[in-house]
Amino acid sequence: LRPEGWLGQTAGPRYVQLRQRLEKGIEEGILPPNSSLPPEREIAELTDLSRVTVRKAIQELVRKGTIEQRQGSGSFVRQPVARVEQSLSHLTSFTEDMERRGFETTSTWLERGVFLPSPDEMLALGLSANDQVARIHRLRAAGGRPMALERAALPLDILPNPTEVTGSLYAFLEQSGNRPVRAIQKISAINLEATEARLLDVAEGTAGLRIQRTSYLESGRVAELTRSIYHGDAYDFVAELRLST
Ligand code: 16G
Repeated sequence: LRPEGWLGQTAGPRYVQLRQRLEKGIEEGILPPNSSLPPEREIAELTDLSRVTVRKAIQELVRKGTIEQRQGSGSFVRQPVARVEQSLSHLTSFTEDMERRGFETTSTWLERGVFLPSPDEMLALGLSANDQVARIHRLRAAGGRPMALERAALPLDILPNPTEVTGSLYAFLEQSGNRPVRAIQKISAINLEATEARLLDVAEGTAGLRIQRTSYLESGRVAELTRSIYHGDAYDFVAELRLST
């Protein structure tokens, strides 16, 4: 951490330089996962930077999810999130995607039942205000790590008893011949709001992805509107592009 050799070498504010220095240390394994950072005061003394500057650098690393602050015991380097490369050319389910990679999936249910549809759901699923909608909202984890928050809405005749879904939604729908065969997906970049961030175990404001999927049955009918919030550090989406003829 001693400032000779790194401080002032790159442009930019000093807290950015310190942040980069700490990131390099983490990358090179000098600060391995779960190791603790020296106290703010010590870093300030070592680097000749003010405590305000040190705090700012640390806060940025907390925001990025690189380190976490544990009440009363200081700052620790977090285990890096394994990134998942996800193809955009196949209609797969979360369970299939993760099992293929050897991860066990779990769901924490946030909402599961029959509700009156929201205007978005009415539009997407072609429902009227008096119809009902099956809704399942869950926090999905793979290998014990929170990966996505998913809110799915389906017409009631496609999923009459949402509480019966205990694992894979697509596997459940398959049993009644209602597995979607086509989907349209929209991906947007977001900054996670406080509740989303808490559930995904990152700091508020961390980058994430919002994915909206509308999927269709063989008959062309809409089966599902799902809005998901993905951990920004956990996914790379890959699409194959061909020259149009
Ligand atoms: C994926 C789908 C989601 C679908 C879910 C079913 C995206 C963005 N979303 O997460 O629309 O409801 O899979 O997964 O890919 P399950 O069968 O494991 O419940």
